[in-house]
Amino acid sequence: MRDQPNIIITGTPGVGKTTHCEMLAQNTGLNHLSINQISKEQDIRETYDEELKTWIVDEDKVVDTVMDKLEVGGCLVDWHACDMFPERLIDLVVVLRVDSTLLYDRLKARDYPEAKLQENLDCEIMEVLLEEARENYAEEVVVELRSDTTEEIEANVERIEAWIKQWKEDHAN
Ligand code: DAT
Repeated sequence: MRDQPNIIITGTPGVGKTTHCEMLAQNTGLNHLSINQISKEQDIRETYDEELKTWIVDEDKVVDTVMDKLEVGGCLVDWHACDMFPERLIDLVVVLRVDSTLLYDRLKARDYPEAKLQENLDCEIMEVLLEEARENYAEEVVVELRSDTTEEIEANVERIEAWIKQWKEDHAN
């Protein structure tokens, strides 16, 4: 039985996953699992998409790599997908959302090529990751939060911290 929850922080690239996870890890001591970072370190990148200038990751290997940590609990999973993780090990899925004009500016600042930028904007506008979360997890596990402003980051982090505290109280033996 885990004594700390596992939380997925998901959303379109540029929405603020890393920023939220870093603050939450600092404030709560939970373990920030950046799948981006892990896939680079463990070399579980599969193929390079030339047009989108991005690596495609082997999702089975991602899950194999983080499974032990998820079993222990206390993970903040930072990734732009959530459907590959076992439902029994995930206690909360936070889907961050952002205004598309703000997202455009953030991705432009990252020098994303036009095709990649457009794909990510479409992903946000079409609510792809929110749909994915709702399809794969129970309704009460999925929370949608705005990430347009720094004030919203602070409010979101506070809210998630309060949720973690409550979860721990509810699961104390
Ligand atoms: P992700 O990990 O989802 O790709 P990030 O945390 O790296 O996103 O954030 C991308 C950029 O946008 C970074 O420069 C920080 C900024 N940012 C993220 N969320 C924000 C917010 N709610 N308000 C203002 N800036 C934000």
